[in-house]
Amino acid sequence: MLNERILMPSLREKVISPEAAAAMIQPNMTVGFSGFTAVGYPKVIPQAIARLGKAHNLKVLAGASAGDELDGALARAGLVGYRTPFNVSKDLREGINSGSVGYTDQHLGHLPEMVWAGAFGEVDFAIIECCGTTEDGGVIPTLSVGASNTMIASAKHVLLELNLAHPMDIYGIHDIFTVGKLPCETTVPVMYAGDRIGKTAIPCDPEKIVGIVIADGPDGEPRFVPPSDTSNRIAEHIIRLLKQEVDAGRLPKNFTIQSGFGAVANAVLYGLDSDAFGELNMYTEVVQDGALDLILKGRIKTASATSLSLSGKGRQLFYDNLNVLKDRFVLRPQDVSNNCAVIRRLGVVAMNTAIEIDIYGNVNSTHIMGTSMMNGIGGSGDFARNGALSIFMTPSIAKGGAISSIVPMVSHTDHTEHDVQIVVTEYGLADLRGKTPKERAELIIENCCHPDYRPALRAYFENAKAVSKGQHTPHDLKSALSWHQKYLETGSMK
Ligand code: 0RQ
Repeated sequence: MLNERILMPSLREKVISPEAAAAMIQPNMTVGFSGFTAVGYPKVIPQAIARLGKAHNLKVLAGASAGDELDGALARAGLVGYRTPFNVSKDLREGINSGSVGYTDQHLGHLPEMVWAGAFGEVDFAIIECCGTTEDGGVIPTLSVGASNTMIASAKHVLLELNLAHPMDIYGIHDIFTVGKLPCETTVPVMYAGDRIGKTAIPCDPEKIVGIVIADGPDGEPRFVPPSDTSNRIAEHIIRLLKQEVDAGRLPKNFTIQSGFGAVANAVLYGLDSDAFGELNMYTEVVQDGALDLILKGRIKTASATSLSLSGKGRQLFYDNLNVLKDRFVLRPQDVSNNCAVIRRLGVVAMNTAIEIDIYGNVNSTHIMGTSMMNGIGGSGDFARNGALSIFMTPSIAKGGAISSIVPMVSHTDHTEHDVQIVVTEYGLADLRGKTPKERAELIIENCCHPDYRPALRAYFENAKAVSKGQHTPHDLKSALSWHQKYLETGSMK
């Protein structure tokens, strides 16, 4: 079995136990893990590190978030001193918001350049899940690439976790192009979503590999959010807009999309299964089950991502159709999947979710009531700033109506008004392109705000105009954040 997976004979002698691998990780080390969302992260070695419980104050880097066997296990063992660039673990979030874990929330497309720049110090270990190695020690990733190529290239030592749950047949689906240190003169030559520009495995000096641990377990099941009336209505507004853009000639019929997670993203994908659109392309960071269906139906011609976040059923469908999908699907490093220049070149339609949006179109995607970290900006900024069309969506209310997602002023800003072209809630859509701040406020209040909050938001805007005496972006700074303050004091913005 190992002969078929570890194609370089000398590496077969490096197979070790999870405990032996874990014992190499010392307190205060910087460890770069594979993984992007709960996909392609090592599972057995982090749990062994957690059980051993020695390696305190670890600096934990990964492509994005990782599954519970990594982020949850290390957080519960109290071993994480610092984490970047994204997190969805509840246990880790508690540490981040109580101050016991340092956290840098950053654009996922920027993480590799930060590693190259030494922002986290030297990377002591790269711990990388793989499905095998090539004859020259190249590492074949599983279903995500993330920053694994950067971690391997920059780490002093490499530990591999060979996961037998993934067939070796996926060899060939990855496209490893290393952007490298910035400023660099390397153009990332992706001209179409499906272009292949690199190698099929991650180059690795075999001398750096200090151990290979054998594992056999699936990735965590992605959180399934069932469609709701709200998500379906948001998706309908977006599909209508996309049809208008195609009809008006502002988007080609076969445009390229980036799509986020969750029920709205899936409902939008469902709506794209229409003859109004041509054979679409996808250039995104994470592909989910909904997109896989469209690829297999031929609605999406090619899809490029850095992670394939599939349910167990979706994974089986993927493996059953691997021969077809290998030509239509590319898994890349995250500084290529989220590369600003490529996103701009391909004219990507970017669709992302907001926590709250203000009357001028500024977006908060990360913080609850301005202070508490939710997940992080993820790839939303990479795509929103550089896409041809930047759409932000949110249900108009949260917490059963106690919170309006459309507010006078956002309590934290991730995407400024300059990077936000379309705002959508279940009530409607505000097309902010070419609009002045006052025109934007009118559109967002009338089209997007929940009717329960609309009169109060209009009253805020009218008062702000009076207080600001006609200035460009009216605000009444005394009450701009009063809705948040009221929620904190009374449990409702009403
Ligand atoms: O909290 O779970 O305690 O009830 O926020 O909200 O409605 O479950 O929405 O899971 O879609 O997450 C923006 C966080 C939305 C996500 C965000 C509360 C709400 C709930 C979650 P509870 P929902 P979602 C990927 C690009 C940034 C990263 C990104 C995200 C919780 O989409 O992390 O875009 N985005 N990556 O109750 C206070 C409000 C609230 C609020 C919701 N206004 N105030 N709390 N909540 N609105 C795509 C690519 O491929 C690039």
